[in-house]
Amino acid sequence: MFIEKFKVESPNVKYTDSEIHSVYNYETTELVHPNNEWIVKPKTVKYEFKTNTHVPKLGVMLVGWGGNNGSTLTGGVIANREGISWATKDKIQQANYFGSLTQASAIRVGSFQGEEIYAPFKSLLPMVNPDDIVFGGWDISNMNLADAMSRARVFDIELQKQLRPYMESMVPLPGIYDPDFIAANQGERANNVIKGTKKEQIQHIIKDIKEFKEANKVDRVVVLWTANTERYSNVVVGLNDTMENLLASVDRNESEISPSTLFALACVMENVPFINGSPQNTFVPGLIDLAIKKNSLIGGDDFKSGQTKMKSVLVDFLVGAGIKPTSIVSYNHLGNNDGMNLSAPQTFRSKEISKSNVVDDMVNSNGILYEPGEHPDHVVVIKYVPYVADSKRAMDEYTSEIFMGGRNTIVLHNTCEDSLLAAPIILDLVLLAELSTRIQFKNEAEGKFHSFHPVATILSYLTKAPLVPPGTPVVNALSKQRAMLENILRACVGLAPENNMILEYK
Ligand code: NAI
Ligand code: DG6
Repeated sequence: MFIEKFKVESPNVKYTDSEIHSVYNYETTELVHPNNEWIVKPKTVKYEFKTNTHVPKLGVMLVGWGGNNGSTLTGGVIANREGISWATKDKIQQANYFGSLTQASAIRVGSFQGEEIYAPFKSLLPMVNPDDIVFGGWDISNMNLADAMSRARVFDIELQKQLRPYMESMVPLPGIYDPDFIAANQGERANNVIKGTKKEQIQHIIKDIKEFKEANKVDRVVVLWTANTERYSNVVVGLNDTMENLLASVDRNESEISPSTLFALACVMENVPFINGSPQNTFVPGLIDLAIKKNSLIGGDDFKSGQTKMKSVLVDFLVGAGIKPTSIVSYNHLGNNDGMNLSAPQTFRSKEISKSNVVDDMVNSNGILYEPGEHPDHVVVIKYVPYVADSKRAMDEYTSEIFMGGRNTIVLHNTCEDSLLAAPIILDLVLLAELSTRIQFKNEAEGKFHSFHPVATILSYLTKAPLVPPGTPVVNALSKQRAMLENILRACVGLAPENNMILEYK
């Protein structure tokens, strides 16, 4: 049975006009390793969570607003807000938020008279309604969003016609263009650029954010990079390795600071959450250092939309089933501007890195299958094929060793509009980033409530290469990432983690 909402009644949970306060017993383990023996000690740590229930009016500023993802997300939200429907060759299609974890997925809340009861994921805690988001942003192309939507060739034409009047007047602010960081084939697009030194460019972005906030009367802004994939920046001692060195490098107008790092710097300086949806190392060590010192949320990297999402399910399943993946080969071809930009070796390399490191935690988890340091062969290929436009093809071959030396080969072929996968993920990223800034917590050893670590691991489910605080484990397995997010939100309302034991019926 599906219910729309619920309230928790418990001595551990208090709802007031402005917050939800919960006391939560975190069941965990402590490991010790004396005399070559491993001892595991279960322990319970008492936590308190408080969630500010005032949902702000949210502004979302996209870097790369006029791109396929930016125009698809903007049009998709308008279509939902306006209740737009359109005729396809199959049926009358209603706007929806399919593909969004927060808007279109469910959580189990318990059993009632022998039936499992589910509720919307978004009913766990008060979240911004995506229909209420005000969109804005930057692009190095000055094309308005209606024309950008046509250029993207993602939406059905009947939908485009209805969206055009809402989107014609939306024009991106000038972006920071540095041809050294993206493919040379993007040059023709760059007719809308901020001039000046790197320091002036940062100040320009800060001014843009303030003006957007004021003009749209929004309480909070989240900025998300969905612009072109950049090449990796060189990480160099003295240049970008510490906050001080990075800021001094900006003052010296050093060339090795990428546009995405400049946007991120502007946001961190203003305490505006910044999320990187592309694979490059926007978050150089000096930037992470600054974000930690300013306690300003950063999250990334690279949306986990299709092929990698499947990989982080399938490899988890195989390794979890005691089957040994030995070779993973992933081909993609696509014909949108992202594909054109990725046809340059330096930008492809960024994507290759983020698509390749996604099975490490699963492989490392099973020492029966893999020797220390052993890893499946893993190859990623991306080709630009203009004709298929945004309809990306992803082909994967997984070969594994099974019982008694047998071999198993699984082949997947996935065809899908890439931007229709990415847009709901962008939505989840901004909604969850905003929500996480309203949650405070402390454990029994801490005197004061504090926010989550500014490096937002809570967003890991949505990214291919989750950014984590220095020295903490990276989790790529999709089910673990989802459980982490859901269980933290459950803790905020005093609910135990979903343990799937269903002892009531055993
Ligand atoms: P796109 O090429 O259509 O859009 C990118 C936009 O960014 C373009 O309009 C371009 O003019 C603009 N741009 C480039 N540099 C800029 C700068 N410095 N400042 C402001 N604007 C700038 O690409 P698309 O398909 O929208 O993808 C965007 C990003 O998301 C890419 O990096 C892609 O790799 C990444 N991504 C996409 C996924 C998907 O499923 N669509 C999944 C994972 C990541
Ligand atoms: C080529 O693969 C284009 C890329 O931008 C991908 O579409 C994007 O990174 C999505 O990757 P995945 O692995 O999540 O499907």
